[in-house]
Amino acid sequence: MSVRNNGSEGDSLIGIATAAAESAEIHATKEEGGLTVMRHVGTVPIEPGGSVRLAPGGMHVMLVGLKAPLATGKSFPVVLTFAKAGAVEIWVEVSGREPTPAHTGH
Ligand SMILES: [Cu+2]
Repeated sequence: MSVRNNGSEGDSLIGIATAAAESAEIHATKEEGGLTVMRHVGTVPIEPGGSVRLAPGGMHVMLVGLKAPLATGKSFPVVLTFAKAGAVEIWVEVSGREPTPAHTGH
């Protein structure tokens, strides 16, 4: 997904939550000595007019402790919290794609 800042001031994505999982974290992916490692990112700054892309293989959202299996085609709400804009609810649709191998490293 892509998060765009349409405001005239910079903002930051500072949290993410969903009732579908015990917790949700923002992770960044990078290569280190031939290994793909992920690190937890607490704050994601977004410039005015800028956007941030969250997707497997790059910066992504990881759901930890799913409360139920995610069925392909189903949607569920996710709340993004921004430093200035506050809480914004979005709906996320489950795609049929398997998690990337990078996700097994947790
Ligand atoms: Cu991750």
